[in-house]
Amino acid sequence: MPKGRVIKAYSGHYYVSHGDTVVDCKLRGRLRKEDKDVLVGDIVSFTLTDPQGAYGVIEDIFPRKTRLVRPPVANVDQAVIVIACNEPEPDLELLDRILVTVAANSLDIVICLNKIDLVSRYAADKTAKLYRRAGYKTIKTSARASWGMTRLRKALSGKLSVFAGPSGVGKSALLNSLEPGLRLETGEVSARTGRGRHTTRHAHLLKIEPEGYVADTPGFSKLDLDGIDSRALGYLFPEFRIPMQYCKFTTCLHHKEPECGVKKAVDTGNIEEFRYSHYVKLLLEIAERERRRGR
Ligand SMILES: Nc1nc2c(ncn2[C@@H]2O[C@H](COP(=O)(O)OP(=O)(O)O)[C@@H](O)[C@H]2O)c(=O)[nH]1
Ligand SMILES: [Mg+2]
Ligand SMILES: [Zn+2]
Repeated sequence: MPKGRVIKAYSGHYYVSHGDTVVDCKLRGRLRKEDKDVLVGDIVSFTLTDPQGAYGVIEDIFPRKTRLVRPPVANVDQAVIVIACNEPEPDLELLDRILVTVAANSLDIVICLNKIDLVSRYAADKTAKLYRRAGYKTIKTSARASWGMTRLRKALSGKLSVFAGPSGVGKSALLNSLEPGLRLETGEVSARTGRGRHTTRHAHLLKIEPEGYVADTPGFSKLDLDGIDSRALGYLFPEFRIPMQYCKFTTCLHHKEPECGVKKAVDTGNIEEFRYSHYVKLLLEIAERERRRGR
């Protein structure tokens, strides 16, 4: 039985991407009765109901690995976090906050440093190196000049990704540069709502050749740290993981505790001070929430 990925769901129609085609499927009555919901991103098996192969019926839904709430997409593998070198000025505190939120969702991470055409090579390399050294996969791009697109395409291949990052950094422009046929709107942020004019409620998936899928709606716009425990936060900073093995106390939060491996690594320059200070800021925010909830 053929297998495919649901890329769009709309009033009882499920559009299943299979090879180079998209099959318009309904749900087998048995699945409807079991009240199985099908999400964009789900892997399904289906049978064709017409000789041209345009229509079909979904017979089974494969177990979901993950389920993202915003946008509502199943089986997301990766987040591509886009920031701009300029226009808007990079906000590394916001970046670190997004990085932590994404890592808490156990997704793979790619940092895409876009608009490198607007700054010197030195400036772009400097930011990229800071994050590479911290353990992140980092790609420098210019959607405008079409630089770095081969590497970005490769990073998307074989995965289902969600783009994240502040408004105006070039998320839509990057996807247009990869697949000009998409014609996503760029640069149009409505002053009233602060969102793009054509923000859809139903997420769907865009195919990025050869084997990549990307949700058409960016994720991680709501950056509360609700699900994150203060003791877990350190693990979400990849460059803390080795130094924290040298903390004297296994319960060390790397803040006020003596003989802390993380703080030593900050002193020797193995951990960047700005990353550590963002860590402390997030830690205090989480600790305050935990205190209010009385634990
Ligand atoms: N100079 C330059 N401008 C870019 C680049 N990528 C996007 N832009 C511009 O930045 C603005 C916002 O881009 P958009 O894709 O809408 O950002 P989004 O809000 O993240 O989707 C648009 O005016 C784009 O033309 C780039 O690599 N270089
Ligand atoms: Mg956009
Ligand atoms: Zn410590």
